[in-house]
Amino acid sequence: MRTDRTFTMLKPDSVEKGNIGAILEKITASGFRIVAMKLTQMTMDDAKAFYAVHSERPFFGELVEYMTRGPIVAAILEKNNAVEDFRTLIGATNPAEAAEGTIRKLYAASIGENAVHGSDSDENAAIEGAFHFSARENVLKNILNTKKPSITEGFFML
Ligand code: IDP
Ligand code: MG
Repeated sequence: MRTDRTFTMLKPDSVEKGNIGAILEKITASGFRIVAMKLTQMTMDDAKAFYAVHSERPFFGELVEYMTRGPIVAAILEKNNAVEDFRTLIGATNPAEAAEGTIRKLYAASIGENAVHGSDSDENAAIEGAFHFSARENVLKNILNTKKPSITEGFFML
């Protein structure tokens, strides 16, 4: 399994506040390469499916409302040890507990509206990347440029 890619969303609050540029600057300055990216908006069904693991949690309804209320920026990022390093860069789920200098400490308002998403495992990074990007849109070209795999090998293959 690949260990060098993760998936992120700059959530609706980041787009609303005009923080896209600042957050992307922090991400790239921290050594992540953007290999796919788009401005998009999740439907209610999208958000319910994306966050299905949280469907029994008390905040699920609030989470779905929040994540669908406006555009997001979805991106696939590449770096050695991407999943773990990106979780370190974004900080704790609750910005009140996030370390100084992390994206959530700098830009998140609350545990619910916390600026960014970061995948929590290589497996989920692949699933979440495939949720938002077709193979044609993204990374096949990139992989072909860097790794010379067979045409059937792609980011989405676990
Ligand atoms: P993570 O984004 O740090 O991985 P998760 O526990 O996977 O955190 O929760 C997913 C998202 O659900 C959070 O990023 C946040 O937007 C929202 N969330 C998590 N816990 C709460 C809560 O206690 N109240 C409201 N929203 C929450
Ligand atoms: Mg999570």
